[in-house]
Parts: sequence; structure tokens; C-alpha cells
Amino acid sequence: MDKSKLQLYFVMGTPNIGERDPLAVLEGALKGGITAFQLREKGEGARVGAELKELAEQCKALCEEYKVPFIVNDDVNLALEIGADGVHIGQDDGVVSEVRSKIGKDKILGVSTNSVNEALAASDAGANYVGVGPLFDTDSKEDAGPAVGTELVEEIVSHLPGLCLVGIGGITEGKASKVIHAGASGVAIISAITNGENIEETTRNIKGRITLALTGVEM
Ligand code: TZP
Ligand code: MG
Repeated sequence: MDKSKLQLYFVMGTPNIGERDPLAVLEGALKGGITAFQLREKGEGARVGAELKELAEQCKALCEEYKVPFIVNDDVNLALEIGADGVHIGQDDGVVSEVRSKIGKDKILGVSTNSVNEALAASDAGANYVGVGPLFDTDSKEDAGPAVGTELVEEIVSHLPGLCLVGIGGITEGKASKVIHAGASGVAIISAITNGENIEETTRNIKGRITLALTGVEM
């Protein structure tokens, strides 16, 4: 896939944003320069069924306006039903090769991985990109496990230099460049964006750090 689409990958669901309107948050992030979006509707108060489908369709339409890929977490059927650009699955959400067969060759398939072997296996089975983490401590995922650090990104990239990889977990504006320097194509972020008072400005600041890290012109 086009690696540049992974530079700033925003992940969000309604449980991450309190009373805020998910579409307003998403639009702020789109205006601030996110390059991909994943709807991850998980945890207390998560929308399900028809409500989830409606939200997913609205997010998809908004992402289309900004020409940003729209990816659905976990729910392969929902992704297909609404014509999402792709789907992201974890290690326990299905067999990667089966999901690839089900969605066809053109949709984006992302897989969460936590080791070199998982990343190699996901790539072999047809993933377009792997998520690696949690790189740092995070409160956004209850079962995230211990932080693995950017060393794991370096290790995976050394085995698979061409792999599209995003770091995830506890990534902040200040930590984003470390993840890029470790060899990641980009960073996936929930709270460092959703906690921002001004979502657009917060996103733009993080994007600026990533752009500098990728072009190597930071001090
Ligand atoms: N997978 C591993 S860590 C994580 C997910 C979904 C949570 C990332 O959220 P945050 O707030 O950016 O740490
Ligand atoms: Mg999952």
C-alpha cells in the first residue's frame, strides 16, 4: 500500500470522546491532516447494530470528502456492507488469510502484531500493514499488555524492511518522531488527538512533528 497513507493514522470510537460529537472530532482531525482513519467502536457505551452502521456510514462519507482511507476495526462484515476502504483486525479476530480472501485483494487489511513472528506471519498472509504496540503505556486499551518500546519497531523493520508498519500505544506529539526514527511508516493515535482541546490544531501539531521526522530536517 501507499505508505504515506499511514503517516498519521487516527483511531477513534465514541467511548474515546466523552460527550463530543464523533463526526465533529473526526472532521477536526481530517482538517488537521490525518492520513487514515479507523473507527474503533469498543468499550462502555460503544454503538452496535444499526447505530454503529449509521455512524460508520457517516464517517466513511466524511473521510471520502477528505480523500482519507476509512478503515473499520474488527467487523469485517460491516466493512464490506458499507464499502469501507479496509478493515483492521487483532490476533484474535480471525485468520488473516481468510479475512483477505473474504474482503478481496483491493481492500486494505491491517493486523495488530506484538512480535517479529506475528508481523512476518501477518505480512505473509496478506496484510497491507501491521500495527505494532503498545509502544508506550496507554490507558486507551484495557488489555493492551506491557509497553514494548520502539525497539520492537526497529527489530521488525530490520527483518522486513519493505513492510508498512504503524506504531501504536501512548504516542504523543513529543514521542511521534522517535517512532518514525525507529523505522515506522507512521503513528496510530487515539488519546493524544481526542484529548486535545482543539482537535484540528492538536492534529496539525502532531502532523508537523511527523513530517519533520520523515524529512529529517528536525534539530
Ligand atoms: N492497540 C494497542 S495500544 C492501543 C490500541 C488500540 C490504544 C492506543 O491508544 P492511545 O490513546 O493512542 O494510547
Ligand atoms: Mg480487534
